[in-house]
Amino acid sequence: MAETATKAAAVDDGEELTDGFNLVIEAMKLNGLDTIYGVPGIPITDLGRMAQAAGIRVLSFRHEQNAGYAAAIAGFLTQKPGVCLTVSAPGFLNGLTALAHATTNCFPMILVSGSSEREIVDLQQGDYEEMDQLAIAKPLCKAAYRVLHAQDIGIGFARAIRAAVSGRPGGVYLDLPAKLFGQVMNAEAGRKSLVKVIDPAPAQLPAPASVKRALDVLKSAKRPLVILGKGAAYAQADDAIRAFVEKSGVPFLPMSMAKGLLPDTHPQCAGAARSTVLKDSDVVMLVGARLNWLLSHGKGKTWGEAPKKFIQVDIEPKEMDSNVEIVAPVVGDIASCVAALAAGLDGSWKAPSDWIAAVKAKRDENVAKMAPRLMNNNSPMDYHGALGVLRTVIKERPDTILVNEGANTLDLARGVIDMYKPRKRLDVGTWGVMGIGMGSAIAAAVETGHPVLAVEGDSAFGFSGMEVETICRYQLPICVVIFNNDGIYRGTDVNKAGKDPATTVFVKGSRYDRMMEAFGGVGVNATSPDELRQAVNAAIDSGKPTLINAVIDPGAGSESGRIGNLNPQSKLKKK
Ligand code: ADP
Ligand code: TZD
Ligand code: MG
Repeated sequence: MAETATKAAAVDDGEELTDGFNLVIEAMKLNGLDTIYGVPGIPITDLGRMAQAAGIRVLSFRHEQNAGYAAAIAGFLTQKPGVCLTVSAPGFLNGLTALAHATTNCFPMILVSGSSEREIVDLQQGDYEEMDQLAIAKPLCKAAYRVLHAQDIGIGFARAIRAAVSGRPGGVYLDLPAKLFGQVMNAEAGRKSLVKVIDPAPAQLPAPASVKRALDVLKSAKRPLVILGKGAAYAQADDAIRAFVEKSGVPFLPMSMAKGLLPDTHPQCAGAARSTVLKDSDVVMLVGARLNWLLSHGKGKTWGEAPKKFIQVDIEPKEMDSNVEIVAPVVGDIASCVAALAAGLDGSWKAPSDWIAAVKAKRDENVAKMAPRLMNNNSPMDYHGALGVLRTVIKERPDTILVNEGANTLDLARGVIDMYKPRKRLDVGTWGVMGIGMGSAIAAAVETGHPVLAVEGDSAFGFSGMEVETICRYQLPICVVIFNNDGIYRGTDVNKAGKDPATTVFVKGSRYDRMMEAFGGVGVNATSPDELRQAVNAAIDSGKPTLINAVIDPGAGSESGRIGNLNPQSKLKKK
C-alpha cells in the first residue's frame, strides 16, 4: 500500500515517520489517480516533484486553466476524477473556471489547491497569496473540502473521489493549506489512515415500474427518437446502448460529444436529419442528455407543432421536469437503465417502418446536398473545403481523437466530420467555452495514447495557445489545425469610427504555424485543401507535435456560427 511513504519518510528515534506530502501521494496512488495536471509553485512545488518521483505522471502546464480543462476531460474519458494541482489564490482562481466547467458538464474532476495559513487568512492579515479559497470554490463545484491534519488526508481524498464520480459526476475542490504538507506523523498510523475507495460510483438500478412505464410510452410512439448525450458517452455502456438502439430500431440523434457512440454512418443515425426528427417525432427518449439550451429547452419552433412525450434516462432525479414534463422518468445509471430497457423489449415491437424510411430519406437528401461543397479545392479555403479534408482523415483514422472549438469552426465541423467510435469527439461542452482546446488535446493524448487532431478557430486557439510549448515539451502526438480567418466569426469587420481595428478582427495573415516552430515542433502553412490533407496525414503518421495554419477566406463565416439567434442586438437605428 503505502510503501513509498515508508521509504521516503525519515526515521526519528527509531520511529518511522511520514508526512503530508507522502500521504497525499499515497492517497492518490492507492486510488489509481496516476496523473496530475497542474502548474508548480508555493506551496506545492515539492508535491509535484515527489509525486513524479513516486511514479505519478505530472504534466506541468503554462496556465492552470488549461491544466484544469485537461483534468476535466481526463475525467470524462476515464470515469476517474481528473486531478488538477494549483498554487494558492491566483493559481486556484485560474483553475476554478475549469472546475466550474467540469461541474456544469458532469465531468468528475478534483481541483487540489495549496492555500495559505488558516489563522492568517481568517484574520485577514495579508498572508502570501491570501484567499479564503474554500468559500469561493463552494458555489462553483459539487463539493468542497479542506484537510487540516495529516491523519485526515486519506479521508479527504476518499470524500473528494466519491463526490466527484458518484451520482451525477462533477467537480470537487480539495483545499490543502501549506502547513499540512510538512506535518509529520507515525508512518504506520499514516498508512492506516489512508482509504481505498470501494465502488466509488455504485450502480443505481432503475425501479422496474419506471422501466415499464418508459417502454409503454415508447411502444405507443409512431415517430420515436432517441437522443444520446455526453452522459451516455461518459457511462461507457457502449454495447448496451447499441443493443437497445438496434433492437428497437428507433432513429437516434447524438449530441455533440455523443457522436460516435454509435457511428454517425449507422443506418439509424438521424444526425443529418436533425431538424426533421426534432420537429416530427412524437416520443423522445433522452439518454444522458439534458433539455437545456442545446435542445432549445424541449419547446418552441425547433420542436414543431406535433405534441411530444418525453422519456428521460438520467442518474440525477432533479433533472426530470427541468424544462418540460417528463412522462416517463427513468432514474439510474445509464448502463443499468439501458440494459433493463433492452431486456424489456421483447422483440415484437420495432419503430414503425414508415418513420424510419422518412428519416432515412431526409438524411440521404441532406448528405447528398452537402457532398459537393466538401470536395471543393478553393484557395483560400472555405470551411467546407477544409472540413471535407478533415472528414476523410477521421474516416480513415477513426481512432484519432477530435478536439474542436470556435464558432463557425465548431458548428460546421460538428456537422461535417463523422465520428465512428465513442468518446472521440471532445469540444466546448455545455457552456460553449473557448479555451478547452490545448488542455483537452493534451489530456486526450496522455490518457489514451491515440493521436489527437485539434480543429481550432483562430480566436478559440488563442485562449490556450501557449500550451503548444507543453505539447512540444512532452512530445505528444497532437496535430493542431487552426482555421485562420483573421478573427472572431469573420476577419472582415471594419471600425469606421477611428484607427483601432474592429472588435472582432485579428492581425491579418498571421502565421500561427511559427509558434510551433519556436518550440521545435512542425509548423505548416496550408493554403488549399490539398496542402491541408498532406500536412495532417504527415503529422498523424509521424506523431510529431504539429501546428497547421489553415488559411480560411476571412469572409466565409457567419456571426456566432450557428447560434447567431442567441445574440441580442440593438433595435435602435444604426448611425
Ligand atoms: P449533452 O450536452 O450531450 O446533451 P448533458 O451534459 O446535457 O449532455 O447531459 C448529461 C447528463 O448525463 C446529465 O444530466 C447527467 O446527470 C447524466 N449522466 C452522466 N453520467 C451518467 C450515468 N453514468 N448514468 C446516468 N446519467 C448520467
Ligand atoms: N470567451 C469564452 C471563454 N467563451 C466564449 N464562448 C466566448 C468568449 C465568446 N466566443 C464564442 O462564443 S465563439 C468565439 C468567442 C470569442 C470565437 C469564435 O472565433 P473563432 O471561430 O476564430 O474561434 P470562427 O471560425 O472564426 O467562427
Ligand atoms: Mg476565426
